[in-house]
Amino acid sequence: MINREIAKIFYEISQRLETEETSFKSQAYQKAALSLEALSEDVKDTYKRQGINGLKEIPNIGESMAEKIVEYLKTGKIKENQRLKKKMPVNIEELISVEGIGPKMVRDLYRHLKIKNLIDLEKAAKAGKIRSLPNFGLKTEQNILQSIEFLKRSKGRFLLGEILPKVYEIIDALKKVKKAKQIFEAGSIRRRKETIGDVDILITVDETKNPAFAKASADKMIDYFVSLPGVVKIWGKGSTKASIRLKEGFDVDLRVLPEKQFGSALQYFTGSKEHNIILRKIAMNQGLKLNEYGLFRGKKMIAGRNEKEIYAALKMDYIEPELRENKGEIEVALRQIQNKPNQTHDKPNGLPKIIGYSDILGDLHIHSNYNGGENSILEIAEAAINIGYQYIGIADHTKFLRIEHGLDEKQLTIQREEIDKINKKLQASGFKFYILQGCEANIMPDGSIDIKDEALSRLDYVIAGVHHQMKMPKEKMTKRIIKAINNPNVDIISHPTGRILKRRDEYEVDFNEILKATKKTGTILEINANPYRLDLNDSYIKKAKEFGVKMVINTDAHRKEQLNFMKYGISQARRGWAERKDIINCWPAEEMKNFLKDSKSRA
Ligand code: DGT
Ligand code: CA
Ligand code: CA
Repeated sequence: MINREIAKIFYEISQRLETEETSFKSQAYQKAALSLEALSEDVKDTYKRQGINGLKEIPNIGESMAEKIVEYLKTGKIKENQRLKKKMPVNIEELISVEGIGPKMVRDLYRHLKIKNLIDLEKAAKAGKIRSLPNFGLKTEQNILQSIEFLKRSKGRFLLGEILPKVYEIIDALKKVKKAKQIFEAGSIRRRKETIGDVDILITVDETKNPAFAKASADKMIDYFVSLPGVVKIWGKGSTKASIRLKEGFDVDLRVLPEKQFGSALQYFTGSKEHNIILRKIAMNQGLKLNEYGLFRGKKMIAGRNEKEIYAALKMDYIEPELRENKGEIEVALRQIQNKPNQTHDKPNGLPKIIGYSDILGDLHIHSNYNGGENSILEIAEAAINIGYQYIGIADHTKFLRIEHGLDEKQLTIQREEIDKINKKLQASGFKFYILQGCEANIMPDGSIDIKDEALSRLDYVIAGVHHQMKMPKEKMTKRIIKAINNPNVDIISHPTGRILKRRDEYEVDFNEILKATKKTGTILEINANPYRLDLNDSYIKKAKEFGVKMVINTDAHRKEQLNFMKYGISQARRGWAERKDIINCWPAEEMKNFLKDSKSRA
């Protein structure tokens, strides 16, 4: 969608303006960008239909923003951005991707040292030139170097959350060509890995008696694929496959296949490579041969049309794509069948029945406009009802986080009154839907909570998380979090390891000790579904599950559209082998609330 391109430029303008003093204008661009991202209609269509007045009806888009959108639609550029770039020719997006560097620092680095990009920045830091700048210091210089190392490690991989919406767009576009029968994503995208190297897509064309027709269909699909809008490079183009780069910077591989081998190709190209290597060995041990063309006994193909028949022929449970990482799934899938030879393959029994994408009944970590979020509690509730949820929890920041407009004890009381009112109204109109009041309190460096226990105890539940001073020795951080876990008012620990993908590592903490403390007190660990966090990650989820610790998948939404992040959290939970019993927001409201209550008495 063109909306995202324009939003990206608006963000850039906003950041560039922030290097100057006009923060009010900068905010206007940021708000406009957020609104554009949230739209379901392409602004190109809005403009065609209703002209500039249609654009002005979009929230946060006034006369001047609307003109800029029209300018981009007509010229593919926005002059304001060119003007700002000329004034300060730096790669601002790249520089502020360094943890701890904001627009104002970018300005100072450019003024004093002419730093324009990451390479300049690294050179200057290594030469010790940054420590002597006003407001920087030795510690900042060291942090910059550390952060650059981190960025280098994650280079070339993209967030699942950045890519998946685009993959759906491509698949929808390909579906428009009538020659395609089945279209599937494969590779790490299908396994829903948190970061993606490149996108793999498979297509089958109509299998007819006429091979010439099939070939013509394949050619047509491939031609269509390489000429999709946004293709900036064609790496290769043959009769059954093609590879392109999109302007967003990532690559897409397409393969066209006959239907009878679709299952084996899907299995092969879904990977992971490690999973496939073991699977091929298992086939060999059974006197079979497995490759992308099928599963064979001698020359005879015994399976290949779909994946399920391949796993079944290998005498194992079907393995969901999210589990295919060779992290024990193959052994478990084989073991059960061998122990119970009469078991059918339809019902998985050895592998857990991992949670499904529609198993979530509510979201317990949502920020409202009370702490500077975009939407009112009522707007959030309406969005949640539309999703089909049975409950939500409003969990705004508390007072320590002043930049996030954290609430104090009094504001929480006012919020409670509003929530009670909305709940009454909803129930009076026959909705079976409840809003709980929580909060996301701060775990201070000494492990205390930044708000009075008495105020916490009046909430339906309390989330606590670390939001500052993350560079602590491991023992100290572990003690800090465990103290919060032991607070009888604390029910949930948010984003427990503090990592931001492509930005910073998790803080140092002894996860086993955290598990012990949460188990003892019945405290719940969050799986934060924000695509930049996905925290807990898959291996921690698996550990927590094995330990018997309960988890909750939360979006941490700061505006209602972000409620859609839930799917990324579910993917992560599936990759961590989590079942419905492990995830409290898969449970009906009463059961979930009782668990929260019990955990209080246990602490
Ligand atoms: P990525 O793109 O780095 O996020 O990860 P994948 O898993 O998508 O890897 P990719 O795109 O290189 O290949 C897609 C799938 O194709 C991979 O998951 C398994 C299969 N595959 C590719 N190369 C090999 C190989 O050399 N051996 C085996 N067994 N499978 C391979
Ligand atoms: Ca891939
Ligand atoms: Ca690939």
